[in-house]
Amino acid sequence: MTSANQTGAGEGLGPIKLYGFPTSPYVLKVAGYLGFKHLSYEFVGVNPVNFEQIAFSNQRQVPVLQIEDEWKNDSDNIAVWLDELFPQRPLLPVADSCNAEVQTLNDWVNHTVVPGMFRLTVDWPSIAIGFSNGWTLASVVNRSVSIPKWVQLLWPVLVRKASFIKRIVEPLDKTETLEHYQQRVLGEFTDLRGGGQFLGGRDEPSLADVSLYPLVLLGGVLGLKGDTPWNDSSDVVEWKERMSEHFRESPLPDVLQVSRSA
Ligand SMILES: N[C@@H](CCC(=O)N[C@@H](CS)C(=O)NCC(=O)O)C(=O)O
Repeated sequence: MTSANQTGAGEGLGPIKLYGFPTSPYVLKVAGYLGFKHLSYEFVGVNPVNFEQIAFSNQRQVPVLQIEDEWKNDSDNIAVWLDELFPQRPLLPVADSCNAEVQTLNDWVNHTVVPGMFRLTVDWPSIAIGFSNGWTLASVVNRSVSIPKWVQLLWPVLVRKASFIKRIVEPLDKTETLEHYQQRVLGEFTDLRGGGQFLGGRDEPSLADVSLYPLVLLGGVLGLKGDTPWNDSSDVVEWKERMSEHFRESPLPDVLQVSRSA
């Protein structure tokens, strides 16, 4: 299998490359945008030790999206950029009046769903689960770019100590258990859909739905233990079905699609 996925043209522009860790929620958001817009791209794994693949960007944060000679980082900035370059199947509503609402929904993905995912890597339900999930994630990263064996072995502990993850998880209220947090996320999802087809009760997916979709798929595809039980919510299951109709194939990069038993 090649590292490119999603058939469809880059609409006249040159090759599109998505640089990142295949396990990063922010990277997966961008993979979601590209899939939603039916753009073909190459996924380039970034070495988490030296970031050499994105040395050209003179910074050390993924995702980085490169289109021809231009690049951008920050998943939310990338969404705006992609809408400018490829206005078909917009992520942000064309009418400015609806933008604030979509930004609020997207903030929920960024500030509630994503921190919950990082919390699982720090606040282990058990030592066995912490190591098992950590090694699964390390092996996926290693599939995208070769990382030393000792880094893979220590991955669960290294991730727990990563300063950017600590920054995201620290503000969370730890008196709320992880399980309760996850149940609250499921309840908020239902509230935000408000009985409509997509978040915000909208008839078409927006940036918020497209950002959330790959994140909801990740845990199931990798068999992560203790992840938010998305499939327990019939609202989520129904929404996932509807989301899949907007993609030609899974929004997850190919490197994540390899069967777990392989
Ligand atoms: N706001 C950024 C956050 C990106 C981010 O925090 N990326 C992490 C990977 S999940 C990273 O590159 N961390 C490395 C570091 O900050 O040193 C976005 O939306 O893209």
